[in-house]
Amino acid sequence: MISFFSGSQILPSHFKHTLQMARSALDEMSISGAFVRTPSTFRNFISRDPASPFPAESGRYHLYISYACPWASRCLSFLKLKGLEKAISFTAVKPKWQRTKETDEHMGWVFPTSSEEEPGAEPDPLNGARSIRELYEIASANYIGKYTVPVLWDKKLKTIVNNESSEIIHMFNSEFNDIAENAALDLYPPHLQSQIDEVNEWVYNGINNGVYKCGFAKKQEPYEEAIRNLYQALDKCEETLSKQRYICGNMLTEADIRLFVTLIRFDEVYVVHFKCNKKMLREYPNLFNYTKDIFQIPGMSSTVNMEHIKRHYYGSHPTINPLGVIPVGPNIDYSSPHDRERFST
Ligand SMILES: N[C@@H](CCC(=O)N[C@@H](CS)C(=O)NCC(=O)O)C(=O)O
Repeated sequence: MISFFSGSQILPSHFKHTLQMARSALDEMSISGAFVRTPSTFRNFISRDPASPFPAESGRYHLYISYACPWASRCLSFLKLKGLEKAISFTAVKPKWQRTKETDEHMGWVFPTSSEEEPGAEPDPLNGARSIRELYEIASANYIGKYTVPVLWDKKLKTIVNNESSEIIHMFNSEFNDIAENAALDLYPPHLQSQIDEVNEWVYNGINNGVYKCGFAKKQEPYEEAIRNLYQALDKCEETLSKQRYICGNMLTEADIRLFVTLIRFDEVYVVHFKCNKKMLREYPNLFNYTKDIFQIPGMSSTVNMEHIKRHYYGSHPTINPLGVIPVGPNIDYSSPHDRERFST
């Protein structure tokens, strides 16, 4: 069955306190001034079963991303790590949000008009869309909600399969193994699944989404609460990573990729832009070396475009950085040596 929920059908109870249906992350605010993320909407699953509505076929699916976005970047990381570049094509949008239509004020992800306009970003090769918003409108005429990346697109049915990165990475990990060049890599192995789920839960709340809760808080109290949770979670990671190479033991898993996408943005963006400045990542020896270690896994550095990352955050959130000036530092070299080989894998 092909599933599509209109945003309002799946709102959790805390969302009733938000002022209106969010059209972008800038609106996701509760009355207490805390940032509240809206759930994703398209939740279909690609399956290795050829009889399913969305079977895992080479050349059928396309991933729309922004290099700036940590959620999209985790999907791109799985695509690269699993060796799916030939099977699943992808396109990156321009980093800075712009008007998506002349007829209203919505700001969001747009495509360049040529490959030269913005290195790394490409025009939409499938639908000639001007914006990610247009893709949502092609997929569903009555869509209400945010126009987020990642978008996993079905070229055959001309629709969005799924826009929830935590599900897209599971599909890439397990459903394309007849096609994947690196099918043997299992980042969500059965014997570690409950441990990975448990780590993902506190890493998501404290760190991945935690930095957004710090940055988008509109009042002191929710900001300070988010900061407390963030640094508690980072301290826990530091402690764990002083004893083992990866966050769930001595094997790379999904939980590492999910943690990495936030850590790699931390000192360059979140310390300044989201006021996560109690401690910088580079002050945590284990977390800092761990971030370098993951960055140096073949394929991973190509998922990190720091130019896009900085241009997006500092340029797209006028409530946080109204003039859009981009801080110049710190330009950390994540390809420099690290000490993580000291753990056996
Ligand atoms: N739940 C989604 C979240 C994706 C998300 O929040 N993407 C942001 C970029 S980092 C976005 O596209 N925001 C558009 C907007 O807020 O208008 C996922 O993990 O896939």
